[in-house]
Amino acid sequence: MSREKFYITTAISYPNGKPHIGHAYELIATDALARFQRHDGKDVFFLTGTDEHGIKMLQTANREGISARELADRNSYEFKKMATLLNASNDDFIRTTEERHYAASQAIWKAMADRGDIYKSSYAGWYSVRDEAYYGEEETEVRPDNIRYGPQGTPVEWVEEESYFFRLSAYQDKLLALYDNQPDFIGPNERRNEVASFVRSGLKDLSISRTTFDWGVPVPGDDKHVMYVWVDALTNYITALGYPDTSAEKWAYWPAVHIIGKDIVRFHAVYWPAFLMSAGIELPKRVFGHGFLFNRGEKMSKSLGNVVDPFTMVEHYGLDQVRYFLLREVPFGQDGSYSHEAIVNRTNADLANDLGNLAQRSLSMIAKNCNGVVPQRGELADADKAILDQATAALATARKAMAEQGIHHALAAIFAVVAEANRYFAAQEPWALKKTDPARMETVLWTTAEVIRRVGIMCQPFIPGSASKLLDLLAVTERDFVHVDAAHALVSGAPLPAPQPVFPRYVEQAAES
Ligand code: ME8
Repeated sequence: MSREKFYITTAISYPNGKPHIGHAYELIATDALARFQRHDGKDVFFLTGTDEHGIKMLQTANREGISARELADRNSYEFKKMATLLNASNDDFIRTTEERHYAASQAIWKAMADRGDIYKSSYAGWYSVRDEAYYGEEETEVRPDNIRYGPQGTPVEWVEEESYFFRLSAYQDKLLALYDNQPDFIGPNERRNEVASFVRSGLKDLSISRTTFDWGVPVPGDDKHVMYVWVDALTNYITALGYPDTSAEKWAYWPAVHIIGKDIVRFHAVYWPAFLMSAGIELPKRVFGHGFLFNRGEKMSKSLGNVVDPFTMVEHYGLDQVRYFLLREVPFGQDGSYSHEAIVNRTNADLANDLGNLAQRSLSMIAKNCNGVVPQRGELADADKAILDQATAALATARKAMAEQGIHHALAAIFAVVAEANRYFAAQEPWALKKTDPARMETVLWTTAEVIRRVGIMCQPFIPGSASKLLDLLAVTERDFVHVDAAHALVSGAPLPAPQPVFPRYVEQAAES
């Protein structure tokens, strides 16, 4: 039987600089969502990559005295390196300067032109290079510094040139019908309301080509024009599935769930579905706009120069510590702040203390008192059954949460089991049972180890490296969500490797010396 397919994407980042922690955040979250569905039995395709055209790239390259292609090559490599560093399980990494992407972008352009949705005219209006976005004058304002800014707070400049246009205005009603008929097309709800009110306020046709530079995909049949960067950028999601060859095996993964930041929801929830409707392609399942990460509350971006390097952060705190912190602490869909204290507190409390200590204490007791094999499971008491049931129930909660990108809810449910398992362990006092009732001690240790097995399996999408080590310590080989249930429980008497700590505690440098 063929497995259900699931396609998930991140935004493709501008490689006009090195990746920052905001990029890392999006990739980690999308990776957790992808891994979750894989462990839940789906056939997953997970895509990330770099968005290499546009004026922003060209201007940065000019400033650095290199070509846009050199800049793209150099920094795209950094984004690839980041994906490896973060243990991202992406199945492909797309670069929009690749041959396959030119073919796909020109094909979708032709499909929209064949539909009669593209015409030549001239554009006169405001453009933000930083956002690579056209804005209506009413969306801009002149501030006291005498500079005109767009709605995202970036400066806009006046552009006037010959341009091809896409008949976006013709899609206003169809888009509004889409938001009504498919209420989960945009998430979270605030994003959906913003987009719907933007569309309701009236859509103008969209300028989709430029003539004043040539760093882009050439417009088919008119080499004087290159495509507006967002036309080719959005197309990346179908390039990777082999478009325009919709008979290709990979095409079966379409439609996608797009995970993006809240600043680019308009492109994904207005322009993209309109392009797809025009080209006769099925629409994405969902567009989810996550929040922004702030360094102690301050906005961070390449242009502002206060970027935190994910490489340094991972080296300092450890990969799964960073992954766990970002996914557990920041409600996915809302803005979040991070600071040294918050990372240390959260990871020491949940990973080192709650999960790490429980595993270390119970597995050491097993090594010492049960000959290093899975303890004998006697008859289960109500307390044992309760904690085991809570572990199994957490999977259902996590599954429901992850289906709507509630990553923090899923982790909260899983770590509530860990907290309860600690209370269970403390209340059962297996160290005291050792003398009074060794058989009961074995059952308590078995129950604890079995809860750790279930939790370990469920933790894999979020902290894959550590979860895998934890499962190794229990000699668990079946690691998918179907194996969480009692039918796949630890078998008494099975040999276990020597226990080792999995979650090191973060110790402040000063306190160490
Ligand atoms: O927007 N916190 O590229 P990009 C959280 N090329 N997320 C952040 C963030 C922060 N501080 N800063 C950026 C682009 N992001 C386009 C996308 S898709 C067809 C083209 C997110 O490098 C941002 O919201 O500016 C976006 O989803 C992604 O990082 C890439 O941003």
